[in-house]
Amino acid sequence: MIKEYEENGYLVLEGFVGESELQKLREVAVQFHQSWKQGSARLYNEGAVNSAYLTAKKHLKDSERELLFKFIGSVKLMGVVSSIMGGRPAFMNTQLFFDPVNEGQRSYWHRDPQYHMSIDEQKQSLLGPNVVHFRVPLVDEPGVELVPGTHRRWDSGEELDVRLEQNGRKNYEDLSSGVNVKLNAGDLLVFDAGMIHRGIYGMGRLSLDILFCDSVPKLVKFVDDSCLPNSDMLTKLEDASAFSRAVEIKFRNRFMEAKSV
Ligand SMILES: O=C(O)CCC(=O)C(=O)O
Repeated sequence: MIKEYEENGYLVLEGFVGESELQKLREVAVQFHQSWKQGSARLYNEGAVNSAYLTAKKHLKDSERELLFKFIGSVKLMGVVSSIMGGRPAFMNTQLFFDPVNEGQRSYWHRDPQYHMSIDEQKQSLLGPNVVHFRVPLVDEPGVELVPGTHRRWDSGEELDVRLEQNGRKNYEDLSSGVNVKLNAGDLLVFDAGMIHRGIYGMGRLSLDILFCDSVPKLVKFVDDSCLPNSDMLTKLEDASAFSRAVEIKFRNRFMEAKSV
């Protein structure tokens, strides 16, 4: 499993979540999505394909948040997270992927960090630290297209032109190096956020994506306090370590910042 992930930058574990747990996750995700759509109607109507911060208090009740925290902090999920990422993964955020309102909207190739990093920084980031997606489709979906190996190698000329829309190319054009990974409800797709990828829209998709990162301040600073469980909730989790690390590193960051003022 690890060897395959190391080589390709992604891995699928079929049927990872059983039907009864999946049903509960789906109910919570649908609840979140309805509420999010009401509050973000403009964003939704203007082309959004994902929302985030599912574990915050804004759209869900504590009992619904608890269900998400328990899934994320389960021995089963954390076992996979730790084997892929090594000893010290930290929780980063959650996202929900859905179809755009406009059926003609095209999906786009990207590396996640390209929106806040220069080209040189993007090249440097191939050496780590890592951010990894753990995506659970809540209904069968067309999946994701990935370019294997690009979590560790830089773009070919064609990939760079398409991804950055250079030399007359567009980021929705097909890439010959892309691999189509179709997913069924309950599968777990693990993939490196830095690799070249794009979603495939359709089938009324609803996909829960949990992001974990290596425990370094420059990544953990993106974690939103409101998305973390309180101390009472932490004690209810089978494996709270990824949340505890995020809390600790954020606390330490704040302490260092306060000291340096
Ligand atoms: O499913 C999608 O629309 C895109 C997925 C993606 O880009 C991501 O998870 O970073």
